[in-house]
Amino acid sequence: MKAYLSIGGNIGDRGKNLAEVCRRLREHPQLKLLKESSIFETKPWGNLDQPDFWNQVLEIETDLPPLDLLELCQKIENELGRKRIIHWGPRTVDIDILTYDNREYKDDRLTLPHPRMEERAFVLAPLREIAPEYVLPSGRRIEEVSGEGEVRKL
Ligand code: PH2
Ligand code: MG
Ligand code: MG
Repeated sequence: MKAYLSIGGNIGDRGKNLAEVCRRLREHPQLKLLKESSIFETKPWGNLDQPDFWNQVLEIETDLPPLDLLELCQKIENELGRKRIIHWGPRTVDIDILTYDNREYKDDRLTLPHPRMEERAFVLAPLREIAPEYVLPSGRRIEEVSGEGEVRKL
């Protein structure tokens, strides 16, 4: 199954943390890292009073079901020192599943597709780079939607 992940962080060595996420995903036997976007430096979205983020989008192929993929993402977040203190607050690294095989899913742990992905430039800009023909869950083409927030490709 093909899935897109959004990764980002704004505490510590942001480049090293993103690279470490990719390394751990590549190591996983049930997952292939197919594409990695460039890194974008992005203004915080939502809670503005925090450092700028570095964000990236990844395309993966996996046979892990959605909740197992979520568990893997949370395990990597925890290993890289993620502390859940403030909602939308600063973090070493956040790994969000954007879409999974174009499926819809909803429970208290996971909602697919990610409900806010089409509002956020820090998701759309890197996703557009690796999937320029992508049609968003709303049916709009990614090239027509830019989302909100300031982003700059590094
Ligand atoms: N993540 C958030 C909230 N705000 N802003 C940017 N620029 N990048 C993020 O990854 C981000 C955010 C919640 O997960
Ligand atoms: Mg997030
Ligand atoms: Mg998250």
